[in-house]
Amino acid sequence: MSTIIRNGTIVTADLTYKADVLIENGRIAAIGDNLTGNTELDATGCYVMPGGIDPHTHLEMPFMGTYSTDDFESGTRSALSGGTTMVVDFALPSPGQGLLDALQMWDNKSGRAHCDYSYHMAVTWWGEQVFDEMKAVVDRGITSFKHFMAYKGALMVNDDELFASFRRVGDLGGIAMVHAENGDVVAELSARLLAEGNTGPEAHAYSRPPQVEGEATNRAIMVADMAGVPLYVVHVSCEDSHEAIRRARQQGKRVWGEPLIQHLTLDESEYFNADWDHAARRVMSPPFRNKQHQESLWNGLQAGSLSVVATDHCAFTTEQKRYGIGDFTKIPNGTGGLEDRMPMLWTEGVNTGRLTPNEFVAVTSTNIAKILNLYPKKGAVLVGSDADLVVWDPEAEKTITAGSQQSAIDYNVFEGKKVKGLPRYTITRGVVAVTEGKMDSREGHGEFVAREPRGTVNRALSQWKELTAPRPVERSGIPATGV
Ligand code: DUC
Ligand code: ZN
Ligand code: ZN
Ligand code: ZN
Repeated sequence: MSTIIRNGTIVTADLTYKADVLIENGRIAAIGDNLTGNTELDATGCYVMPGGIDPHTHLEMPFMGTYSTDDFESGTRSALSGGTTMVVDFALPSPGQGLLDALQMWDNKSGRAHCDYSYHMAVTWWGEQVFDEMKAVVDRGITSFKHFMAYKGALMVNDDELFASFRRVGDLGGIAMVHAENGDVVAELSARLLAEGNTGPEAHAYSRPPQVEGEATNRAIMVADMAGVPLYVVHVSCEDSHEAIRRARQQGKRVWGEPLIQHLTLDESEYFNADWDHAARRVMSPPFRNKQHQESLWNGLQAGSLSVVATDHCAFTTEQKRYGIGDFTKIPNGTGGLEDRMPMLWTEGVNTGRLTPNEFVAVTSTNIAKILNLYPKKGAVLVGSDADLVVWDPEAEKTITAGSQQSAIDYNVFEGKKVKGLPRYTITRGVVAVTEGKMDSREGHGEFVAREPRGTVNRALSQWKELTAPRPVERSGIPATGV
């Protein structure tokens, strides 16, 4: 069984050229002219690109007293519908729960996936068991470890735990990830706002100003530097954290920043002059920011100081959001976006001239494939790569609406947005899952993708380590020993 993608223009992170693509056994078997196969897909007028990779999803995650509503079934179906062919979800142990135990829970859920997936492991508490199991987790092909610097009293780890875990991740050759917000300050501001009678969803934004993110991002970067571990900062929403990442990268540190499509295209006005439901549906952490912060994120994608556009897809129904009526701290944090990330980024990024099509591929697929050591199995159009592809029609248009989405929730934060640029076909390991919006994907088709450790250290630290290698100290009058 073979498939030809005919008459398209291949667009990768660094090349644009006309060629046909032959798919056999779920992989790209040949790229060129005059290829033949059993079935043909017409890509006339379209770009043939690596399928999107969304490295930040929370599917069926126990969180804030409930579970996020999109699971591996509806979540990965949403992904494919929008041109994303792989997701990386966070396996999340509750504090005190073993990592392998949490992994088992995630394995029990992910069997329903329509597209390939991997996991990051969250470190939500610290102890000997966590230290020990981290090695087993890496041996299972999970090499990225996420830490929450917020959600005090729940998922948050303190600096001593952060440092210990970062060192362990570094020693195992993995990468550390952070949700960077100062959880102590957020808790303090939230309590004050509530005490002053600010109970509505807009108070969520006031409780998490850009400074809490900038401070935590900078702290995480410094701790990662001292621990010698590469660092990936999720959901960078503002100039304050972008600035810290920019500086770190300029200093030669291995630090990456990930803005979300939501923060790039929606702003804080969504919380103000809006009814309760509208605002609460958009409560996520970090919250939406003002236009200047948004501009900073776009600039970062253009300049390369920010590397990846993700979604943090964590979808709750209106009914779930209403758990927080009377107390904004009880509104489940999270928004959807899996289905809309690629069309929204194309519309707001490529159609506006802010990003080239090649840059679009880089930030939706190839960069994260390299960071997570998935490349060139994923994130590439190369002979031997998985045939995870999207045939992208830059002229196709639609208006986003909850009524026709794959997601299981009852609204869409992008409701009413007109997008231009949509998948004509989405192909997951050689199987056509979407044809012009029509779903033909299969539950359970998705496979777990194991990853090898990158084994890279944070370069600035490797220099620092040499400078501070244990050596006898000569103090005045006291001869050093052991020289
Ligand atoms: N932020 C959210 O909005 N939801 C899930 C977790 C997170 O960090
Ligand atoms: Zn987060
Ligand atoms: Zn600001
Ligand atoms: Zn998240």
